Amino acid sequence: MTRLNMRALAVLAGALLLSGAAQAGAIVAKVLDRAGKPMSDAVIYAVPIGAPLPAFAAPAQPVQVLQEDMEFKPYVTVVRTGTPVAFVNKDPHEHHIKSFGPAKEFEFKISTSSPPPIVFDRAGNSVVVCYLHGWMRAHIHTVDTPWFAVSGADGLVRIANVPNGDYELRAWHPDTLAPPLVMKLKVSDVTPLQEVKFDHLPRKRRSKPSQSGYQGE
Ligand SMILES: [Cu+2]
Repeated sequence: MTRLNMRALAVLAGALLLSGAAQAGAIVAKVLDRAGKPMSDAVIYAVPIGAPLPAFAAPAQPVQVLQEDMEFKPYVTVVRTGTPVAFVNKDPHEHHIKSFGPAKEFEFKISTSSPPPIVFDRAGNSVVVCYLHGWMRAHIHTVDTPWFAVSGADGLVRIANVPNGDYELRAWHPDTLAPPLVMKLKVSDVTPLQEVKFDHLPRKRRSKPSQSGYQGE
């Protein structure tokens, strides 16, 4: 074997070692409703089976839920248990925000200055509304895992950097009271697309009054 080939082999071995050390894959799922149409706003999360969760590390900045154009943005937020969430009002109006829980209950008025972030310290859902603007609604979903995502309008979710291994893939959607769907999943370097099909249709959301019709407070 030539010297060059030996070097090439060493580089190849190094690359294999590196990829072996990472040993992470991505979970890609497509969320469908009962009719087989792509469904948005589903929370998809992966819980390891027989392996410990990585230690919780609070994000450098709180996760933000905006009040903007008289709506909560985003409609569905998912965070790991222990994460602080800041409500930030971008509107020139006051909002009176109330969470009915059950995971985290709170209530405050918000104008230009934000209250301290709220730590979501229990797994579960929190339904958040505004008393002044009845169409405003949001969900903050707290899960005991760092591997989660929310489906977009195309129904797709992608959860990156999931260590290889066995998982329960769980799926929750705000428009059903049914418990989360659960499916077993093996994550490897190449994990096939998962199909997540709910047994309900998305509910029509209450829309805000048209710009011309909205008079403010
Ligand atoms: Cu409001």
